Amino acid sequence: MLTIEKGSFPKDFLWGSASAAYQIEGAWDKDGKSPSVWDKFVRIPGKTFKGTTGDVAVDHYHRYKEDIALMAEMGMKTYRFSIAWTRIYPNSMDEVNQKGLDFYQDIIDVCLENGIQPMITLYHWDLPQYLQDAYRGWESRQIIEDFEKYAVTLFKEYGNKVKYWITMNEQNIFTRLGWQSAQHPPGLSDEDKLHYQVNHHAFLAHAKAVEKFHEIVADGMVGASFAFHPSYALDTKPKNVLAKHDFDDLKNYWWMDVYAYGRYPRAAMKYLESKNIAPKIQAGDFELLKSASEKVDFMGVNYYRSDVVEHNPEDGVDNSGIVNVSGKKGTSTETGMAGIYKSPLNPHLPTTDWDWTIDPMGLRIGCREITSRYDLPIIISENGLGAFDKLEEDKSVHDPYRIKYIQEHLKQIKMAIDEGSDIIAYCTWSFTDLLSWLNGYQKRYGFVYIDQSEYESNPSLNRYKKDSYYWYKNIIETDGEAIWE
Ligand code: BGP
Repeated sequence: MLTIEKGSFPKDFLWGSASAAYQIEGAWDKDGKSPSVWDKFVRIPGKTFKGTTGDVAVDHYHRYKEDIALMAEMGMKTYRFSIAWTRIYPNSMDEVNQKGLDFYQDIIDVCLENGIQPMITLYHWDLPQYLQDAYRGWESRQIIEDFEKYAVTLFKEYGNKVKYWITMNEQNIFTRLGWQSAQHPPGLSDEDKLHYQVNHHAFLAHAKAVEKFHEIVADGMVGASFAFHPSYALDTKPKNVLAKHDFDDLKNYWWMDVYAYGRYPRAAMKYLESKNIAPKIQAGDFELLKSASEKVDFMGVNYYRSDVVEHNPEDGVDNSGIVNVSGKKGTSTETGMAGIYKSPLNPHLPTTDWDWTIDPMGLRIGCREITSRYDLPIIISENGLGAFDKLEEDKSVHDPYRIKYIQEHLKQIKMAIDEGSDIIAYCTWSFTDLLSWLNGYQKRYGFVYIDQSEYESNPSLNRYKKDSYYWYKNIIETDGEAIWE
């Protein structure tokens, strides 16, 4: 509609970057921390690219002051990071680990001293292994109570200093990869019924945390971050348009409708019931989901790509396609749900070396959709480009592709704001390079290059600013005006 292509962002816009504990901290067994499901999973041969682990990651645990100093020098306004549950309640849900609490307290303080608003993610996939062993983690309703206790501990500890809180990171991704395609812990495949049950428990855990949040944190904002895949029907064939609606109900609204309305999309629920894979729902569950949905303050959006949707015959492709974790372009294969939809590549858009479609306008379309459907403020909690970067001899890193990627996405965000979307923050993924769960260290996302690699035995872990670092600094300084240059 509106195409105001110039101008700056609101003065209080939160320019930021995001990370996750397992992907940056390292120190996997230090200061009382216990193993998470990821610490165990990465030790299973063949699960990660060249067997990479987060044992050391990028050693943020010991270098967070240096990393936050780099953020401050850049002028960043917010830093989104996750807390490792295994540092807070390492051995049981009855005993808090003071060293774990102190570690994050200091990160928060150092951020605030530098004018950076901390944005905390409670859960970015690193469940304590002892909870997995005790009752299979998310598969049991016991997790709801334990998650609530963990959340309340953090709200009480940090709520006087931290305003922005994210309950769950990409519940749709960790449950799909954990229970349908075996790529994440607990490594199960084709467990469709369990997948929806696990999701139901995660929704209830999120809802319990949200219910407690506003009682404890004055003036805070809480929501969940969802990996949103805005979709396009392949063409005007009604079959493909219907497949797009099915895709949206099953892949997008199944999560966002619960966060925002406390209910599941009807057609999707009917489908799951017909296949006998619908979650078991107990008395009071919907009341809780509904009540929490009214207290949610924003929709967190992690956006990397859009999807094309085409009808998929009964004997068509399923979830088990090849995923490109090597960065060899064109090696992934089509996936979908047999009998419902499949997702062919978009012939109009370029892809990354890992075959992810690059679609800046898709983000604007997604924000518009959220605004129309939910009318909630939006936090873009992740967006970025995974690429091979090269550290030159003079220690510079030239990454014009990353600059272009972020610039084009920011232009679309600005237009979405002009069109009425209430977008309050933008966090790139990520600030420094870090461990990509399945793709090792070679898939780099940061503004700051880190000398860490799966190909060397003792990399220095030194930090080097990339060209994109200076570029984003200027974007922040100009309140976004410089995206138009
Ligand atoms: C999101 C996750 C992040 C991050 C990012 C990039 O799904 O929330 O933790 O990993 O994707 O993905 P990848 O590392 O697979 O390239």
